[in-house]
Amino acid sequence: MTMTDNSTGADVLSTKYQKSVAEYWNKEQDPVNLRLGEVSGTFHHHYGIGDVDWSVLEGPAATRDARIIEEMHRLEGAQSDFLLEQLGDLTAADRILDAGSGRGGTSFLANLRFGCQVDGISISEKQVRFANDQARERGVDDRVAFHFRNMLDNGFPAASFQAIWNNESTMYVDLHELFAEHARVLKPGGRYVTITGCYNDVHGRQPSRAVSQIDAHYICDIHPRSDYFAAMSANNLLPISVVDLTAATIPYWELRAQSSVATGIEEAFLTAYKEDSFHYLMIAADKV
Ligand code: GPP
Ligand code: MG
Repeated sequence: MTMTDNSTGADVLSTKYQKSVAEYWNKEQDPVNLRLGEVSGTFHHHYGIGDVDWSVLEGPAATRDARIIEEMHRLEGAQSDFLLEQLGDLTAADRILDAGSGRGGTSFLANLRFGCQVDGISISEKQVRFANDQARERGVDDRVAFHFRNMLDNGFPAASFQAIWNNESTMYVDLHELFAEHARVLKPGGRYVTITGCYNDVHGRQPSRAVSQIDAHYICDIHPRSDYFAAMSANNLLPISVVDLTAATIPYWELRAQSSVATGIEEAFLTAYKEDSFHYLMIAADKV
């Protein structure tokens, strides 16, 4: 069935797994996301990159927590900026797609940067509502719209988009199905970008214990690194740039582990990254 904005849960969520993922995000209200979002009014669902300003730990105790949260939010912003830089030279006439758009953060920053029309899709009705409310509050609802749709069957016409990204959302879907659908709606020569956590299958085709703990925490299914390139090449997506962001994201996790908004998954990320069983990777590809 082709998705439209009138699609119901029964249309959008085709498996028990997808229903449980949607339920998780419909319930999610973690301070690690909401308090960080309140710093600037832009709400993200991804991690941070870049060096931490460790001076935030010093100074008056009464404002220490607020300083840490502000710093973590700055690093999340740096991550979105880095992703958007990989999308190429877009103009206000282009239309772009945020696959797994969460509360809308990266979509709004994309609209600010390029002035172009942005569509975001999510299988969480609550996230879609939150992001559309934000679009109205920001006065950009004529340019930025969020849809309750499934990224494996997005309902947009073929060759609709000049660019598509997944910001930490590929670990919820089969990559072959995802890239087939992306390739369908990308224009020829269009750009695809993902920032993702993937496991290092140089060490074998099973995830480490720490990676399995991350999977269980989020109900996701982290893919091996090689699956990204195999699924891209099978779907006419030609990689142009790959950046290992692992070293750049570790400081965010070290700061997060010391913050009041830690969720308990911090040690698993730090272990996985430091033992080399897991990478934080940016991959950009062109549709041929
Ligand atoms: C972060 O979202 C991303 C995910 C949950 C997907 C898993 C990502 C990997 C790289 C494995 P979030 O910002 O809502 O997470 P948290 O609440 O932990 O900050
Ligand atoms: Mg977060």
